[in-house]
Amino acid sequence: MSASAATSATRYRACPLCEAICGLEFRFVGERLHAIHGDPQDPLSRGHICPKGNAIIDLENDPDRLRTPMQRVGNDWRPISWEAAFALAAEKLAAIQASHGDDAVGLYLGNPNVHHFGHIAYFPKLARLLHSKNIYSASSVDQWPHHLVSYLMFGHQFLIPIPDLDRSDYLLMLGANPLASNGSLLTAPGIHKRLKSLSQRGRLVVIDPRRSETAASANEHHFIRPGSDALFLIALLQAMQAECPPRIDRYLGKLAGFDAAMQAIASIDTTAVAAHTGISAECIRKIATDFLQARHAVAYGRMGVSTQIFGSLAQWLLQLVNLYAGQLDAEGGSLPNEPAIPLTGPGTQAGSYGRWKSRVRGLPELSGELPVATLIDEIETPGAGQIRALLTVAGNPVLSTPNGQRLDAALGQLDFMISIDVYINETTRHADLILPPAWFLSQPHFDLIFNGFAVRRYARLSPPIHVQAADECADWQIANRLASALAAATGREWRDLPAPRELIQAGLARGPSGLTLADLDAAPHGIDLGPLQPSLLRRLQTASGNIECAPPLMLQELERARCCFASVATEDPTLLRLIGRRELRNNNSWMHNAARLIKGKPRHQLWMHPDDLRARGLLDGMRVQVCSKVGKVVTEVRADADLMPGVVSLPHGYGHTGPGVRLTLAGQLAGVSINDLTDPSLLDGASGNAALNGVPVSVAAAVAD
Ligand SMILES: Nc1nc2c(c(=O)[nH]1)N[C@H]1C(S)=C(S)[C@@H](COP(=O)(O)OP(=O)(O)OC[C@H]3O[C@@H](n4cnc5c(=O)[nH]c(N)nc54)[C@H](O)[C@@H]3O)O[C@H]1N2
Ligand SMILES: Nc1nc2c(c(=O)[nH]1)N[C@H]1C(S)=C(S)[C@@H](COP(=O)(O)OP(=O)(O)OC[C@H]3O[C@@H](n4cnc5c(=O)[nH]c(N)nc54)[C@H](O)[C@@H]3O)O[C@H]1N2
Ligand code: SF4
Ligand SMILES: [Mo]
Repeated sequence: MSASAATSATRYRACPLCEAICGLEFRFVGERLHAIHGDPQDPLSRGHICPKGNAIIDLENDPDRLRTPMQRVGNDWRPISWEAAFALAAEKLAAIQASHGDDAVGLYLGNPNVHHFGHIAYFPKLARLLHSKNIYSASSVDQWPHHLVSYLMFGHQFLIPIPDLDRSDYLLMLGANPLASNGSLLTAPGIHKRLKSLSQRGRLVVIDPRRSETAASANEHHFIRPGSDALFLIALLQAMQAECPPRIDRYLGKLAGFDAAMQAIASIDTTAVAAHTGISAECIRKIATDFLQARHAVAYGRMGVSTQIFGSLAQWLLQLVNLYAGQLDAEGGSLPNEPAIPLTGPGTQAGSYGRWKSRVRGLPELSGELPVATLIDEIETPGAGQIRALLTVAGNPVLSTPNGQRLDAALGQLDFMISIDVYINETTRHADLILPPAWFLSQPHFDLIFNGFAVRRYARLSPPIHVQAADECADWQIANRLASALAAATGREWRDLPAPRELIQAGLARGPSGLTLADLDAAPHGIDLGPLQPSLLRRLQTASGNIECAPPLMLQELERARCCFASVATEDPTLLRLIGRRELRNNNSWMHNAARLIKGKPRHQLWMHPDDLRARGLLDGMRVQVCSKVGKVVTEVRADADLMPGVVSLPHGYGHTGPGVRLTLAGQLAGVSINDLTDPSLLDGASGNAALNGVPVSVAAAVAD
């Protein structure tokens, strides 16, 4: 049939590529996906789309994307039937657990898990079936401090307050660059427009070691030295204390430990704040005054703040800033969403901390997982409990976790590895079996996670817009079939989870919205359920029923900060601090195979302030070697006056060059992995989240090998 004779159709679905969950309009000619646009009728995203949304066409047509299960044979791959693949997987995993104990099988869940209903609603149950302590995920190179602080203060890891962006008139933003990332733990599609309108009616203040795209568009930007946000926030709270009494009337009867927290914070010596942070005490006082004067103000910190050695401390201090100003759980301030399928309340996992420790480094468990920064140790170190087999699900830890090069070598030592993934990349190239789920457009989707972090209450059910082929296996079917094969091989009990629509129906019935599946089916563009409403106080799940303002773990971290920030250490002047960056046209480590995203000027370089280049006798465009305690990379340097002097930046998710990687376009892209430099020993002290930002490095002209 010619294209002109083919019927055209428009189908609607949410984008699963980032937290903005934009509604998209998919135009088909016959069964061929022809064009993708933003869905103007989606009440939350209102027609927004970014270049990644368009790149779904490239992914759909990508010849490198796997369509059938693959088994490794030496250095080559051959297709294997689903039946045989599940049997082999179960036999190997069961045998390894029988000989070496349950912990000998490890699991790593990567970022796309949270973006697909067929992953997030199914694989956690498979994880529990493994009976292993070696469960890891991308959360511990990302947002663990948020979960820990919400668990300690509010009693639930998902009771996370969100900036009420559309109604705030003062936003203090630390360590986030939503103009590139589209927002994180803040689902606000088209966030550039929302921020623009906020900065016109009020004030957007960005604290970042780089004049990022977001910082450049803000009313105010202050450079901060990487890793010093906690001290900045302590000084900010002290300035608030000096300015006015706390505005805590709305929380009375629901606050525990508030005075203790404030006294502890007041007792920290912040005279060296300017030397540590690069921000003067006077400037901090001005921010405190402006914040307290604004009618609706909110402080928010993301990736840049979570991934540092005082990440949890900083997230706790941010909650206290909002609380002190009376903006926690207040309209226009910081308040949790209450999604149609609940993330909190009865039947959900409130969280846990320290129930066990990692075998080699003694790092505490958080909500059933261990910090992924110690995955390497658990694979490399012999002894009872050593990981001998690994299952990765939608993750690429070789590029996304600290000391990727060493992990790469460790994966090569495993007895057995399975990857549930759609590419043969830097991580999955080590697998013995790769199981690719059916293309996501053939599956229904309801966003379990990001409705819970959205700036409005919203619900949307995305129907499949392609037909799943008979020989394909959906993500949720893979979870069920792998689990039932493993259960049979180990003699454990397993009951398959029902298909997605049934689970969604049951989830809605537990929620507060009153919506049914029929309501969602009848609203293909999504349903707006109104603005955020104060709900935190009635939803607290702490044992006391109060907001726990002074968790002992946070007071301990405060003591650690007191010592660390007491004096200004004399640092080696040749060292620079390495930070990461994102850009609109990439998605962590895995979308560089999309032609329309990688075109244009190169974006992989090490960015460095011109003064720092001069001090080292380097020139813009030169090849340089960057060395950290754990590794060395060679790349090009680019002069960039938008960086704070003393700070250098590399994007993450580059370096697609390992032998056997099957990424035709990505493999041709220049660039190295920042995580060949990041150090697994640098962690957030409380949670164990990797401290990916602020890594000390030296930079010099590359010497020919
Ligand atoms: N230095 C530094 N490191 C970082 C960061 C940083 O800012 N700086 N950011 C961190 C953050 S925030 C995160 S979330 C992590 C991400 O870390 P990971 O989750 O480990 O990495 P991703 O790059 O998201 O890899 C996604 C994987 O899922 C596969 N995939 C894509 N779609 C699907 C699907 O539908 N189903 C399945 N089964 N597989 C799929 C891809 O092929 C790829 O292998 O990286 C972290 N690492
Ligand atoms: N286009 C695109 N969008 C994405 C992704 C992507 O890879 N590409 N990834 C998605 C994922 S998984 C996530 S988690 C989100 C993350 O989204 P964001 O949290 O917005 O993360 P980044 O864009 O990395 O911005 C982090 C900012 O922190 C700054 N920073 C670094 N160190 C410090 C520090 O010590 N203190 C302070 N105050 N700032 C610091 C950096 O300069 C940077 O501007 O983005 C999501 N969206
Ligand atoms: S901002 Fe882009 S990647 Fe994110 S959901 Fe929207 S279209 Fe998809
Ligand atoms: Mo992330």
